[in-house]
Order: sequence, then C-alpha cells, then structure tokens
Amino acid sequence: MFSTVSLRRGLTGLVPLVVVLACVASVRTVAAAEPAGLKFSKRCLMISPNEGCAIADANRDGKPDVIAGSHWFAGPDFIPHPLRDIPQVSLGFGAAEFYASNGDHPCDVNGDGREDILCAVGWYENPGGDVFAKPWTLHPETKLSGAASPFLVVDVNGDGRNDIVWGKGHDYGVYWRQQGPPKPDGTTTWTEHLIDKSWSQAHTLTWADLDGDGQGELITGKRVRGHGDMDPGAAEPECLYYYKWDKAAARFVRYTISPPGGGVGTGMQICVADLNGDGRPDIAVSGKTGTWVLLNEGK
Ligand SMILES: [Ca+2]
Ligand SMILES: [Ca+2]
Ligand SMILES: [Ca+2]
Ligand SMILES: [Ca+2]
Repeated sequence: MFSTVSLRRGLTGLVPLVVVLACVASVRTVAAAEPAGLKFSKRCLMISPNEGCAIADANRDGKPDVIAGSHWFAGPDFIPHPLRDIPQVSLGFGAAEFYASNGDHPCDVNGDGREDILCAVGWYENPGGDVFAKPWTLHPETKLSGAASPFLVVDVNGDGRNDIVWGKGHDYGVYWRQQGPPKPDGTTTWTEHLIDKSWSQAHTLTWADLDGDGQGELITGKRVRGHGDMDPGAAEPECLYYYKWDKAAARFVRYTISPPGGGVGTGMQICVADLNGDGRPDIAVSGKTGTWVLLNEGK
C-alpha cells in the first residue's frame, strides 16, 4: 500500500556531481523536538541536483523501492541501480501557474459531492453532469499567492467543511485556511491561520497518518534554494517537520523529523509509504541536499 508519485526532474548546476551513497551506513537516529514525537532514522541515498522522487516496486519483488533522478534504489536496503542519464545542466523551473490538491484527498470545496479544481486564482466549481459541456464557475475566494505545489484540501478541524493547507513555496509561512459557512449566494468564506513562519520555502506538502492514530498529519519542509538563492531565507538550513492537529487547542503542533541543518530538505515531492514493512509509514524526499529515506521508528 504505497503511493506512486509521478517522476519529475529537478535540474540545477549547483551540485555538479552525482554521488551515490546508498551503501554507506549513514544511519543515525533523530531525536524528535519537544513535545516528544515520532523518531526517524535517516539515510542519504544520493547527492545530486535531482528534486523529484517516487516510491514504486520497480523490480516487482513485492518490496517498495525509491526512484530518484538518475537511479532507483532497491528496498529494503536501497541498493542503487542506474536508471537513466540526466545531463548535469542548469535550468530554472518555469513559474507554476496551476496548483493541485493532494490527490489522496477529495477536493470537494462546497460539499456538494462533486470534486472541484483548485488553482492559484481560486477554485473552479464542478458543474456536475457532462463536465466537458458545462462551464466551471471560478470562485476567487481561495486565491493563493506563491503557493506550494501541491497544496492540500483536507478537513483540518473536522467540522465537515474542507479546508486548505498551504505553504509559500518561495517565502516564509505555512498556513491553513479554514472554511466557514457560505454566504446566501454561495460565496465560500475563509479565515487564514498561521501554522509556522520560522522557516521558508515550503514548496511541497503532503498529508499522511504517520503515527497511526487515524488522523492525518501535515508533512512539509524547506526546499533548499528553491529559486537559486533568490528567495527569502534561501541561505538558511534545510529542515523537515510534521504538524499534528491538536483538536482541543484547535491548532497545529510541530514535531521535528529532521532538524535545521540535519541534511534533509525537500524538493518537489514528499513520498510516504511503509518502506521496510514494519507497518509504520516512512518518508522519502529528494532535494538539493540529497535523496533521503526517513524510517519511522515510532515513539
Ligand atoms: Ca522492489
Ligand atoms: Ca473544516
Ligand atoms: Ca496521525
Ligand atoms: Ca516503515
């Protein structure tokens, strides 16, 4: 039960050499920040310019593998195998104009049972019936500026209305936007709440139940040098966190997966799957500080 994320390449000339480190025993346990959370052991598989990764059973042996850039890594030991040649060139990503909700969660904004489309300019209402024949009405209430890709559509506070969780991909700030009751004309209403503004470049987010309590957690971290060195905080250290919703306090609480300067940052995707078959969801990320697997050791 692991998800497959489409492969993407992140190309930059900042790290000129591909260094495969999979056989090097670089495992160490990360002490979680307070309050005590899950512990993760982490391992760097490769340092390369690649910023995309996927988890899939590449060799069909029933064990999930990590695929990132020029190599795939056979689980559960993540032995590297060449996959393809990727020129070590420097390219900039074009500005993303379209943002998607996390495909693991329904993005029905207005609760009519039909999945809608959210993007930077707002949300497009699914008209129902033949969706190719009818116009989709744009609702600008959910317009986001510089949002992460993807951002998440999830009912954070459990009130039956889907909310939005998003980060600023090239600035400081991770937020959730709480959906309130609609106006009589159907206009959706939203209230923005800050989750964390202590680090920048939350370029990608995902949502998964890391601790097995049935509630999903927000997982995100710094995409190191997301726009070269142009973004606010670009020179600050890489980090990876999860945020757990505290129902009683009605806020997110942060837990550290890998602390600032701990080597682990994000790129374009955060993959979650049980990589070692122990029942606990693990994490794979790929960014300018390397391709990493983070094994969930529980509390
Ligand atoms: Ca496999
Ligand atoms: Ca809600
Ligand atoms: Ca959970
Ligand atoms: Ca596991």
